[in-house]
Amino acid sequence: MTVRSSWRRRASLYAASLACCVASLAAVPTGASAAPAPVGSPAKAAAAATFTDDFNGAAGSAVDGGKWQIETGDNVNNHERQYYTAGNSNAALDGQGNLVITARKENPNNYQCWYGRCEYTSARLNTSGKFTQAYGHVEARMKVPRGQGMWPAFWMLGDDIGSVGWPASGEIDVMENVGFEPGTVHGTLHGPGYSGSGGIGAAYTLPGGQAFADGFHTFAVDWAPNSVKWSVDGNVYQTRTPADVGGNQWAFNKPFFLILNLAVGGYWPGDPDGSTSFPQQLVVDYVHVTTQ
Ligand SMILES: [Ca+2]
Repeated sequence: MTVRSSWRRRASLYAASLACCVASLAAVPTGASAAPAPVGSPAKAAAAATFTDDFNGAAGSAVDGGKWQIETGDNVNNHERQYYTAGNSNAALDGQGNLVITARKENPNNYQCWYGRCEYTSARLNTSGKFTQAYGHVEARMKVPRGQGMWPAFWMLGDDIGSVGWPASGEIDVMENVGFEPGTVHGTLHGPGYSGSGGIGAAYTLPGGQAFADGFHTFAVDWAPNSVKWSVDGNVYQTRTPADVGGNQWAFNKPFFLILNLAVGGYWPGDPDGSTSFPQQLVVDYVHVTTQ
């Protein structure tokens, strides 16, 4: 998403305790130890789930506050047009196993934005202070909205952002889509010396003129020390290593937290126009993180 408007510093205690628990989970025997590994195929520990939200719950209910915190307010840095609301107003379960983030053309509470009275509402969630992890497989299954000005994203920020700031914190954009490119998503790294429009990334385009808004797709990174690999529906389309950051610091060998949001308008997507219909929805079937 490039930059944020505000950041609330979180205690690093959470990261320390999670690092502890991730390590012990990974060491739990799988129960299949009696079967010898085939020759030439070294035994590999099973991936352990470290964060799972399948968004099961009653229709209309808010997300699990034990897993997510809701960010509120506007975002002047990207010139986004929406106001992010609290509670379940713009982020709610649908009762069928999905989280739905809804962007509406409304302003029921007279929210004020950087450009005046806000024109839209939407939602942004993150796991800061609740879940962080270094490395592993990070995946969401989602159906994106459609239309000019839509900017859904699934991304991560370095957990040390409160102390070192952005972009020194690092940012891993697992998936971003802008409405004027309905068949394309982007995966990007931002760090010191390669942030904003200088981010390092690549795009993945669906075959046959399909639009991402037509159905659910999985968006993932496989992240290891000195390596981030992006995939859509299991198709790897980009791998980045320290050799790609032009002599700058590789900012991704440390814990990050997760972010899901649906922005409306901004420098990159441009603002909605007469062709954009509201409401629009980012529908998230699940977010899963495993140790590998
Ligand atoms: Ca689900």
